[in-house]
Amino acid sequence: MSAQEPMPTPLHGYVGFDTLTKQVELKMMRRGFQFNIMLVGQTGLGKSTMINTLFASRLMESKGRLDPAEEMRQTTSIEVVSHVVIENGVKLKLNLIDTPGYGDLINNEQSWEPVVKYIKDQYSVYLRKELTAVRDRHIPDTRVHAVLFFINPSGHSLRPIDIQVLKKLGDIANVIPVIAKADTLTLEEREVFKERVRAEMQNNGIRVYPFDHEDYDDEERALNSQVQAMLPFAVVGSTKVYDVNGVPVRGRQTRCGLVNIEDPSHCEFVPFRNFLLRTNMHDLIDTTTYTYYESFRSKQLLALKESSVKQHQQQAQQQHHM
Ligand SMILES: Nc1nc2c(ncn2[C@@H]2O[C@H](COP(=O)(O)OP(=O)(O)OP(=O)(O)O)[C@@H](O)[C@H]2O)c(=O)[nH]1
Ligand SMILES: [Mg+2]
Repeated sequence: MSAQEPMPTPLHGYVGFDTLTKQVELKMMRRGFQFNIMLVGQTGLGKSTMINTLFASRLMESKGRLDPAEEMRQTTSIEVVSHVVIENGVKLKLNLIDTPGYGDLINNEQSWEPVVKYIKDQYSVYLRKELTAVRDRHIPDTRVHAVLFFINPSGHSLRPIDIQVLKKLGDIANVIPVIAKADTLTLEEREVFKERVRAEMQNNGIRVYPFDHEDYDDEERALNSQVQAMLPFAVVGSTKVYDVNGVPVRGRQTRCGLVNIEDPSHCEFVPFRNFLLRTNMHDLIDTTTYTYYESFRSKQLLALKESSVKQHQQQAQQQHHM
């Protein structure tokens, strides 16, 4: 059979199926979208602050020190907070998954394991729901759609533990690396650091989002390589508003003056936000479903099949010996 599409048949009057896109839109608006973001990185790198900055609201408690003498209050276990945010009638249900800062404890060898386990557990929960005989029409989605990986702005290179964790995470979820607190580096230092991190990620075979799918066309590939060349985004977070000549500016006061986080010449917060929320959110969800979950699902189902074949063989052998 040829896969060629038939020629369009002319219509002699208005039929009305051009409303399909509107119908889908209305349905999606009513149902809302689920987007699950996980934050990974050393403690105190501004993870909670970045979420609040991204969504222009107070969604997470920043545990930064109030008094410099006070010890850093760390996020110690995986915590999930859920929020619903609405913009122009579009409802976004957010799960923000905060993970303990790893790599800053003395014994941190396996401190990232719960993070990997959390991601896999969500796939497994989804699969179980999908496989029940009477399944829900709409399975609640707790799968992690984006892992924001915060890199310490050391200006040197990634730590071996970062490389190890990035590798593990990149195999099971969409990882978006960002250089945290980029205001602590000069623009030149930032460029050198970014270049080095990119090289290290490449040399260690770390897969970060976005990556090309086989079915991507030239335009999609070009867009991807534009973003890939920018990674990791050098970001600055702040929920403080300063008055600059009567204009409110979200920024951070540094030794060299005010960093306006929404000025692309100061930092890459805006391209990062646009990428995450305005251009690629849907693709992040799709990639989680069709690449990562799919691979988990097929591995699990194949393993299940193999074990049931083995069981049958064993039973047959036992009967044979009886
Ligand atoms: N210079 C600078 N400081 C920042 C930035 N973002 C956050 N901070 C400050 O860093 C401190 C820690 O911020 P948090 O957002 O609580 O960091 P966290 O990564 O969530 O910390 P844990 O939850 O403990 O792992 C606070 O004092 C913030 O004000 C930034 O972009 N630049
Ligand atoms: Mg935090």
